[in-house]
Amino acid sequence: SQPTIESRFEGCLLGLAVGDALGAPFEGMSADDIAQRYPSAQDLIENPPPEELCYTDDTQMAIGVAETLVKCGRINERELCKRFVANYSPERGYGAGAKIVLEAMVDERDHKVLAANHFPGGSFGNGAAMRVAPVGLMFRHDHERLWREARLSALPTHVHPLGIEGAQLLALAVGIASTIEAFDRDDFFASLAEKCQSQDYTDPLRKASLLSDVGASDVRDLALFGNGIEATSSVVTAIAAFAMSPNSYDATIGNAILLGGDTDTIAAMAGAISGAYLGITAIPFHLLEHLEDQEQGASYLQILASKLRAAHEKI
Ligand code: F2R
Ligand code: MG
Ligand code: MG
Ligand code: MG
Repeated sequence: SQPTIESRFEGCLLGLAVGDALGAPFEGMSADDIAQRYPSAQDLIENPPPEELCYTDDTQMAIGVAETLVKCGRINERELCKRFVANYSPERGYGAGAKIVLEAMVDERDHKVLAANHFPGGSFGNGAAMRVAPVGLMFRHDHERLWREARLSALPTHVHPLGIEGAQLLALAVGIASTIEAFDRDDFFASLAEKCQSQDYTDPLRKASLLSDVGASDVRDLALFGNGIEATSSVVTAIAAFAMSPNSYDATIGNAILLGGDTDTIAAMAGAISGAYLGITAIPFHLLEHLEDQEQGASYLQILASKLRAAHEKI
């Protein structure tokens, strides 16, 4: 039976957090190093690192996006910056440029000028895409609006067109996944490609649309799409990890992490799409139970998912 809408909203936010937290211990490692300890995705899912699973900047910033949508019913840039500042916790690990921009926000210095100039043309890191999933849920029934609001959610830190488009693409993947009844690979990729402008995304999306389910195609093909910290070498990877295993949250995030590189972020993005499609019950209970549950942990994410759903009903 189809997951309920409640289940899909929870699945998306918790799916993001679990992917982030399970991927985090491996961030920056090579695929070969990870494979020595975990030869398969199943090994990783069944025997996760024994420590509590702690999420990172990816989830922390997605919380700020969701809180903004709950409060304003849209992306209000001032409110979003306020939430990023209130939630800023450097120990969770941020991108080098993002840290500089966020610390300017915290100190009430001009963060806009840093967001525009710290990197030439602004940042095309995956930091806007990693946090955008709540926008995909909120505007799932209006893809034009979704595309605009995803851009607004990127702007405080990511003004480079490729950083923005990566976020828009990931939001759209979440939005579509949260509404479809059965995954159709051709339809899914056609809807994504239709909105994309840049060849940096349209070319790999075309390649990803040609891969079939794991089994028929080789999971190692995912590495073709990159495992980097740039949006252009991670967003399509996450989408492809979902599309290769649309009926398994475990395989989606496990395969994403086994690629190495930006493991927390690729698994967070892939996990958000998968959770939005399959619902919360697809996420293994032992991972949910293992996720940190402090003031802003698993149960807070569940409350936030429910508030986001209520806000979504009002638009
Ligand atoms: N920062 C990390 N991980 C490394 C440290 C964590 C580690 N576990 C530890 O502390 O031990 N992860 C987080 O950062 C990524 C998101 O980054 P974001 O928010 O996009 O940041 P930034 O700095 O804007 O961009 C990331 C890098 O991309 C390159 N880059 C971006 N725009 C560029 C441009 N126009 N020209 C050249 N390079 C550009 C830079 O190297 C940026 O630093 C996620 O992985 C998250 O988990
Ligand atoms: Mg991170
Ligand atoms: Mg079709
Ligand atoms: Mg990362």
